[in-house]
Amino acid sequence: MTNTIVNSWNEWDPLRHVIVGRADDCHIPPAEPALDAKVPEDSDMRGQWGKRPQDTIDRANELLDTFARQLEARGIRVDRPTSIDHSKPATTPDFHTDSQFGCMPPRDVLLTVGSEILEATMSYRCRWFEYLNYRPLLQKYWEEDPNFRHEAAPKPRLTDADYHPDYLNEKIGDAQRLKWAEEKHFVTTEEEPLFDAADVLRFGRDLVVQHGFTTNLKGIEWLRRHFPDHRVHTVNFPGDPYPIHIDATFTPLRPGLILNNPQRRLPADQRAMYEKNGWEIVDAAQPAHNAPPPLCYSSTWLSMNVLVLDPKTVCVEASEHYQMEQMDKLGMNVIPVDLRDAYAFGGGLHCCTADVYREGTCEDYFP
Ligand code: DAV
Repeated sequence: MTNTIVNSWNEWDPLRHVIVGRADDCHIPPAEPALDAKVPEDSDMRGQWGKRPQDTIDRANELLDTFARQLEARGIRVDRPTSIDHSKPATTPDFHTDSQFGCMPPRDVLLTVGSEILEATMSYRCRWFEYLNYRPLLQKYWEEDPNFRHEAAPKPRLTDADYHPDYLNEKIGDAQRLKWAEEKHFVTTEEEPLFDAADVLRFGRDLVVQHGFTTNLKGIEWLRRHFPDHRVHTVNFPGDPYPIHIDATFTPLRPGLILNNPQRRLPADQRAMYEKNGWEIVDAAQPAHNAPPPLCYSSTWLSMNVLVLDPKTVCVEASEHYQMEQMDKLGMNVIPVDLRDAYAFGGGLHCCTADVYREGTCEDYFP
């Protein structure tokens, strides 16, 4: 009998084993092209870098630990990464950064597809070595599960040729950003394949990938060739002036139902596969907050960055009462989870986790 540790084909089948990130040693990294393009122009983070304040790290860890215990109390196995020293500068033959990012959020780095966990290329220099935080776990899974495929996408060079210089301007303004997003002109060039794992959603045989700041078309083509048994779909959400990561934009809850950010609606010409197969795409409820918490990269739409535990059960951030109410109306059992004070570390409940095992097999939802 084989000991299957890794198996997850979609975002909603019953979750049995998950990785929850740690806030230990998280840094605000120094300026660099791809990261700067994402930091909101009016953000309190502009111009500063270094280790995050210890009291915020302790508070985020308290929340992540409590979330891990909540999951464990439901019988879900939880593993935690081993933080490397992110204060260390990182140098390759092609670039240098004076510090790294952190041990959060795992969803950006690890893409689980069936019995495989793939380390993404990443697109920020400060996150180039981030996979090292997860290597102790991945090595353990590899020892224990003879069918586990531990893969790493080709490490990118991340020279200046990877970034469009017009995004390096401090003040671009939302109107210009939205125009560029509409034209699919993002900060990353097509120099080499780039993707973050959090730009990918798994729907069984279909992978839906956002083309934006952190994932370029060559990255999507790389995924297509790497997963030859899947159909890989490129999506764009033109209403987003800072398009990174799909998981505060498009959130499948169960077969047939997806929440979509009402400011970043999927364009009509990209809806056919869902409509033909009877899937409903519903506008997500408004966030409960007008602004993100301090020192946060993400938008208030982390409200819809939920973790689905099974097709009837979803974890929602506890202050997001509009989102909780909507989930309830959509027939989901809602588990409130206090996480807002950890948002600054890279995201919400979906971001701060990475799937290891969900029940179920690879199904075709869009025949
Ligand atoms: O809306 O700022 C955050 C996604 C984080 N994984 C946003 C996207």
